Amino acid sequence: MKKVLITGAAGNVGMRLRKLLKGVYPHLRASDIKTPSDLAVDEDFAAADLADYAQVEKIVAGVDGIVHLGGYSIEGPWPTILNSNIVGCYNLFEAAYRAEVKRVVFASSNHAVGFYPREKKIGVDVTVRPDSRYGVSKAFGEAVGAFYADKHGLRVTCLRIGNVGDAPLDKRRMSIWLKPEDLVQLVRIGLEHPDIRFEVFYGASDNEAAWWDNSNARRYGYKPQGRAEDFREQAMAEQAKLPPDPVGDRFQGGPFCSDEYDGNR
Ligand code: 15L
Repeated sequence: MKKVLITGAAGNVGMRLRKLLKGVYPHLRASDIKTPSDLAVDEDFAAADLADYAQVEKIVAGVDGIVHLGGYSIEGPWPTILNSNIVGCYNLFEAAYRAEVKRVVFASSNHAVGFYPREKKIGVDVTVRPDSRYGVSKAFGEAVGAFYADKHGLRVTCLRIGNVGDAPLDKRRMSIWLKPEDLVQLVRIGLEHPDIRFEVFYGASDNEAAWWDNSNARRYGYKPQGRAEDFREQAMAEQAKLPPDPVGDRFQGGPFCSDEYDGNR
């Protein structure tokens, strides 16, 4: 991997990854619809709207691998999800294939499977159970990735990311927290491991309260260093400030499940 493109480079995860991947690959290109507030003078940045295929073609040109974080990263109205995460994601994979990009790491989300109950431990082979239009778009992205891998030989890794941050934010995040350095490990497996064709991994650290069986990632050498348990006290103190959420507290996707919920009709 000589030249790697990061889409969604201005977002929270993109900003962290740009810094952590600096020097790992000889050339990092960053892209986003808006210029990152922390852009350094020595960074290669190209603005692009992923919903516009011609713009996507330009940013993928000459690239060996892509970390696709771009799109709308929370629940939103359908027109927004449609443009950013459905059209945008399709454009990214199609342009990558046409430009002979070798690998794509796709930032999927825990919200693709958010309606699994918390007491159920799930692996990567479960049926998707999205908890939001956003979650539906992430399930779509995984399907598009599988399609380009199986039909066209693009090497694709989908990361069902939990919550990336310096520490778990509350009780739910104690189960799904992902330390940024552990995300780097997963991204590097996706971009470099010789055996990758199409894989799904959970983007989670070594959390004692995990809801996910991440043995597939471990098979590829993933050794997470973060442990949510080390932050239990502060996470539970934050949890105590939150109102009870009778629906969200039952399911893995939390508030994404209770938002707009009327499933008991
Ligand atoms: C996500 O997929 C979102 O991008 C992020 O903003 C968080 O909401 C995260 O999930 C989460 O579940 O905590």
